Amino acid sequence: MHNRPQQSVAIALALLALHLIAPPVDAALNSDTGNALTVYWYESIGEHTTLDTIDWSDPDRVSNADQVNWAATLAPWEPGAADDLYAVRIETAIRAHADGLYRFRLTSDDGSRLFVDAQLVIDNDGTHSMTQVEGSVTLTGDYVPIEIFYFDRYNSAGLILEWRPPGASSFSVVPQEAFANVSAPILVDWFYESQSISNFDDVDWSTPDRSTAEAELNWPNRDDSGFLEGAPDDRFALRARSRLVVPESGVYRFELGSDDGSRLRIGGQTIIETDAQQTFQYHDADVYLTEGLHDLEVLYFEDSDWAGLVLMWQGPSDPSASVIPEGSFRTPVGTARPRIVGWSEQPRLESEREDWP
Ligand SMILES: [Ca+2]
Ligand SMILES: [Ca+2]
Ligand SMILES: [Ca+2]
Ligand SMILES: [Ca+2]
Repeated sequence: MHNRPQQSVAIALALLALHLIAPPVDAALNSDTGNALTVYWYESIGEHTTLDTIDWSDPDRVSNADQVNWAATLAPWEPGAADDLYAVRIETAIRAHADGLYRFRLTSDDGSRLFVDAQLVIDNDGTHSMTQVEGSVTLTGDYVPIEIFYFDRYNSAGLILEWRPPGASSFSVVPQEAFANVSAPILVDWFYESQSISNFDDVDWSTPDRSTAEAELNWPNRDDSGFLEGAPDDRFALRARSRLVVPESGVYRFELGSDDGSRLRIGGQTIIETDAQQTFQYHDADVYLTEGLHDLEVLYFEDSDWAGLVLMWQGPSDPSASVIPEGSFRTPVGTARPRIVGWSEQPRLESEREDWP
């Protein structure tokens, strides 16, 4: 099946007990388009004056969007959509590259609410014309789930999400790049370097050149193509993050194959590491894992010539090792660790009210 040299790194981590980090969270959004926002539509909902009376359990349809940026209009937001008496619920995640205070501003006609990591941060409910409400959260960590509820009763309809991240001097519409594509469970940041890469320290990990969502870590060794369509095939690196679904407690063998360097971390602990250039080879380690979800991170770099990266495992009940399948990952977006350490809401800024909201 695969070439696994005899030489395997037995990092003597034989029975490394790792903690159950969080209960399972179903955060897969199944976006096929790659757009980062999933928009659930509720049409012909009747007359409401608050989000509280709307039944959110059964959307009529689902679409995708790049931003939350619908200026007030009397027309439908997209062809064929309702223009009155409808609601939408938006699911996405944002990338919080820097820790610190994030200010958000949600402007809507009619009512809306913003939840960040399941906490209500902005309450802009009720029937009204375009009205701004601000809220702020202190975020640590990088992937934070976002949920927005919205409805339009009559007349114009609009919904705009702006933010002011740490260091920014003013509000701006949250850009497409700020949203994480969570259409597949492994979130991968890509880094393209101009200089030769000899080890992980040669990579500037601060700002990704690109971010994607992947189903598996399975790029078999190849000579002259990158891992992504049209991407560089030399001098690139990646950082992949996900959560591993461990079906039963026991000893799991991980096999990480790469050309050049790679590193596997589970629950913040380094399990396998090759911080050097090498031809393609597998290194393995046995780890005791408890049933549940475990944070997983893989670093990788390619300097030149051949390149490959494959992550396999063999669980206590598996006859052989295989590439870890998509179904064994969950997006790292969720409640893996507390991210919001405080939030505040500013008073509503009332604009003129509509006679017929
Ligand atoms: Ca309307
Ligand atoms: Ca309205
Ligand atoms: Ca190459
Ligand atoms: Ca290489």
